[in-house]
Amino acid sequence: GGDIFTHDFPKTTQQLPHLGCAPLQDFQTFVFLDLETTGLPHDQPRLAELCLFAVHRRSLQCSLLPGTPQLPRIIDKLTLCVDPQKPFTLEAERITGLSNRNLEENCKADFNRGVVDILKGFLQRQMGPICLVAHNGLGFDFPLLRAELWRVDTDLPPSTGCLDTLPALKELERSPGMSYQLGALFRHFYGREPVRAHSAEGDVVTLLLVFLAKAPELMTWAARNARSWGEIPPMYLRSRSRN
Ligand code: DCM
Ligand code: MG
Ligand code: MG
Repeated sequence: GGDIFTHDFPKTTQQLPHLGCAPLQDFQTFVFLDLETTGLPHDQPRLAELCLFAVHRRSLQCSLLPGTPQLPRIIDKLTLCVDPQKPFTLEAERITGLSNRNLEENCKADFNRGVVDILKGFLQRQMGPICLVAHNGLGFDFPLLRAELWRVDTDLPPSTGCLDTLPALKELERSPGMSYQLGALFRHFYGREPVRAHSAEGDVVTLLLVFLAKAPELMTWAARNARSWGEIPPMYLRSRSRN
């Protein structure tokens, strides 16, 4: 019951002890990720789509600005749609273009061990140490993914790095009146609209391009400030599925 929650996981990231001199992590691969879900945290959302782009640090070393947004040539990519087994909120359905009906009609399975095997296999083939990267990742994507993994009784390696580009860029890209929403950052760096916002893959492309605008600084920031997966509190804990 509740004991497991309070014993195993810190309740919020704010309650974590601040480690003044955490060991520097020389991350070899950065895995950009975005999740589409049935709603916002207060809806206790379920996962409906995930996308991961894995990029070795070799392909992140040079900042491409100024210029047209350009992705590295070498990227491993994984995009999966899953049946969330929970109704979408109207807003989530509207912005993502996903619905319970279209996911069911396309015969998508739920978040099961099959998805987990693919996800783990994808991460295992990347050169480590790995750092997951998500925009507002500490507030949304990492806790939600950990809750989904917990539901099927599994987890990622606790030492996996977790970089949230939202606080990182608030520190690294200071400019009066600036918005740090992902689309706004993309417009700030590239002077154009991001494409396919609120599709998991579209948001990962936007995130990777935003990262590339500030890549050396963000990699240094990650080495000092990345959290580890083991200290991410799941967004919520619900009974584990029994299948
Ligand atoms: N979301 C939502 N309402 C919003 C913004 C987001 O319900 N106004 C939920 C549904 C999205 C998920 O959060 O699938 C992830 O958001 P994003 O597409 O920005 O990654
Ligand atoms: Mg997102
Ligand atoms: Mg998204």
